[in-house]
Amino acid sequence: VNNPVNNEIKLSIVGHPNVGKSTIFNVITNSQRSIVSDIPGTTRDSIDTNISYQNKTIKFIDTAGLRKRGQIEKGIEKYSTIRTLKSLENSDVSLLILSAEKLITSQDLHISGFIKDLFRPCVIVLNKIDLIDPEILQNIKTEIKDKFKHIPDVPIIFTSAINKKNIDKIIPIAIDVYNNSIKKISQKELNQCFLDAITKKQPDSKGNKRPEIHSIKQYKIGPPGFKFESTNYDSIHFSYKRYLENCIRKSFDFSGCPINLRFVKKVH
Ligand SMILES: Nc1nc2c(ncn2[C@@H]2O[C@H](COP(=O)(O)OP(=O)(O)O)[C@@H](O)[C@H]2O)c(=O)[nH]1
Ligand SMILES: [Mg+2]
Repeated sequence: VNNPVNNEIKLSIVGHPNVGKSTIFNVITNSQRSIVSDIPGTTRDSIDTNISYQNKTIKFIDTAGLRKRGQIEKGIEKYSTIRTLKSLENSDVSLLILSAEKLITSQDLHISGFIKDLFRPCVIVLNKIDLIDPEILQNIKTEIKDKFKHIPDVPIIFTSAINKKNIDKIIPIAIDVYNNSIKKISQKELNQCFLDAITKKQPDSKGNKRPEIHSIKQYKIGPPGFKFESTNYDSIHFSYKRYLENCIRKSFDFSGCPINLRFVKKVH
């Protein structure tokens, strides 16, 4: 994570039981162009699975549970918070699988909370669309967007794993999100975006403590973070921070990526 090695992208597949994680994983890894290899993962009982896609290695993190088949294994395969957290932590991009049949359960909310807290770049896969009326897809999309406000432009892919519908879109979109997450914006472009933003709208004053933001720097990638040097940065309102984030997102494609904004004291 945070350190691209050999064009390798680590993906985790998360979601509560029965949404279709194993089916999706099988369709992806059984497709013609992929070469599959299993390698011991980072924890004692985990297996990672590599596929090659174009010139990249896609490493699915902790796929032991996804490969398990049969009744006995199904019985003991439990939803494990710790396991989910571990694979999220070890991945560059998470695929959050939801089922269109049973939308946004409390477990989905937990998992999306982890994704948020861990600042994971993310792709949402809404599976089992064969079970619902296509007319309600738009409503579902709105509902998901509402739950993922911290990533305003998170990609949502509608799939039917049993019909193999749209499964081939998952990896290319995950790669796009990964590329967004390691994108480094030039200082020149960043300055331009920042100047436009503060020219259009200044932060509100709190009494006589008027915040003034002097500069912007991208201080990290994977996922991206931006640092603003400011005076009276304590009094910059949340809504202004969100405004700045939106300006950044409008200028540069960070879809699927959380963005970290830090406001620091201006050094003279
Ligand atoms: N109707 C429908 N059923 C699906 C789809 N994907 C998976 N399933 C079924 O949902 C059940 C759970 O799938 P599985 O991949 O084991 O889910 P997991 O627990 O998330 O790994 C199985 O009976 C699958 O055949 C889909 O797109 N549509
Ligand atoms: Mg499974």
